[in-house]
Amino acid sequence: MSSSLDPNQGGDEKKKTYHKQATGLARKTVQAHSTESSLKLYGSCFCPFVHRVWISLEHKQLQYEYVEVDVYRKPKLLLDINPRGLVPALRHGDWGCYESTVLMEYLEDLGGDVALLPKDPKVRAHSRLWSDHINRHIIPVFYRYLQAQEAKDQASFAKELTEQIATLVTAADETGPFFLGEDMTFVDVQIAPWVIRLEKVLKPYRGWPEPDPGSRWEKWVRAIEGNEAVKNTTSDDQLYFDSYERYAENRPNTSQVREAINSGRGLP
Ligand SMILES: N[C@@H](CCC(=O)N[C@@H](CS)C(=O)NCC(=O)O)C(=O)O
Repeated sequence: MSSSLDPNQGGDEKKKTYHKQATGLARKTVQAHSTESSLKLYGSCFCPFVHRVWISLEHKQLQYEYVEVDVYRKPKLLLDINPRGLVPALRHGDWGCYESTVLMEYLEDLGGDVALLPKDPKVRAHSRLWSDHINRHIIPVFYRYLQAQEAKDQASFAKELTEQIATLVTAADETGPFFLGEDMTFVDVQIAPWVIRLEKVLKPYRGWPEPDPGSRWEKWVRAIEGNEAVKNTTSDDQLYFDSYERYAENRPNTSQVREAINSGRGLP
């Protein structure tokens, strides 16, 4: 096997693999955040969990450095922070941490002018409750659906994903356009990377439909897609299409996420 191929390609150079450098507007944002900073995000350009933290950094207009890592070749600088070798990882001075939701909470705790969690403890709890719904009931089904190879399994996961999204929508502010109303907050950022990937990954690979015209979900999707921090951290369509072919074909050596889904375990 040529060493330039990734393990997920199984020795076949015609198989698409994950991109190793952001493109489009995300590329410009990487360039604008390439100078040394005490706050560093270690990320991989295709990764939705990284995307969450990156959107938060941009939305909060914090000073940070973006460092692209090849997460499947696990450089020491990543393993030094996260022994499990997953991105995102954050370094702040000589301290490091990982897990996208924990990192979003950490950025929140740093303060600053733009908060993603409102002050009211009940609205904070409400936000955390629905973030938990996203992590527990939406994201795993997204991957089960994308990895399923049989038409009948795909149909049943498509139905489950539609229902879990509908449940989330019932908890959202009636007018919106975002979860709590006019402004993008914590729950929106938690789901934003998968909203982007419904369109850029599930649509081409599984025929995921556009949101119903005039629906509350459509309004929410358009608000997320149109948000500046989301746009500035999103690459061109091709990057997502290529990077997710290995999931859509459920290929061996794809990732810890793929293994967890196939073995029925919770996501890493
Ligand atoms: N629970 C983690 C999940 C992060 C995750 O699964 N990241 C993937 C990339 S999208 C990864 O690092 N995979 C490395 C591997 O499979 O070895 C989080 O929320 O940060």
